Amino acid sequence: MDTLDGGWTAIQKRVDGSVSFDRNWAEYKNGFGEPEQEVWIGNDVIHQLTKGNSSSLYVSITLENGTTLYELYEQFSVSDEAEKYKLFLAGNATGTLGDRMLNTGEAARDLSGMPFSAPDTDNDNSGGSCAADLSGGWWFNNCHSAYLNGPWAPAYWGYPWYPTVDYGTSIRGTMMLIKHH
Ligand SMILES: [Ca+2]
Repeated sequence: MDTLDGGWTAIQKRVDGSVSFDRNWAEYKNGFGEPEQEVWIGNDVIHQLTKGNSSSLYVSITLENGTTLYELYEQFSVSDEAEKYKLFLAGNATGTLGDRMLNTGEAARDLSGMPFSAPDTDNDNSGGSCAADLSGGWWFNNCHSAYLNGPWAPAYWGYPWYPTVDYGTSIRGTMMLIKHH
């Protein structure tokens, strides 16, 4: 997938590390950043856009050499705050990243079905707090094999999409896009 057709909405975008993703529950709820730059659109908005399970999720990671790897999930939704913005993924997963969110082969790393956690709100399955330890919000299990909201640095990003994009891989950008089907 070199180019995307129309109708996609960015729920997450990172291009240069100018926006910190080390944010609390309320900030992930309401969103932060700038739509044309770096952004988390907000968990309430993601819920509104995806309720009904009729959206696809496209995730991409662009490496420093310009290569863009992606994974397309056929069904994606996020529940409301009362259900802690639980992640739902289903259907086919296709792409060059490989599925590291839905069926990873390790139950403790599968993220579908997990509530959202933020550094101030631990809803994960680890004894500690993945979000506090890893400085960002996400649907952590114990903890993850795919995590796009971690601390940014030009030459370092710990385990964004293990093992395809491994520990220490330098990244130019990420995107999470959704589209109704
Ligand atoms: Ca925990």
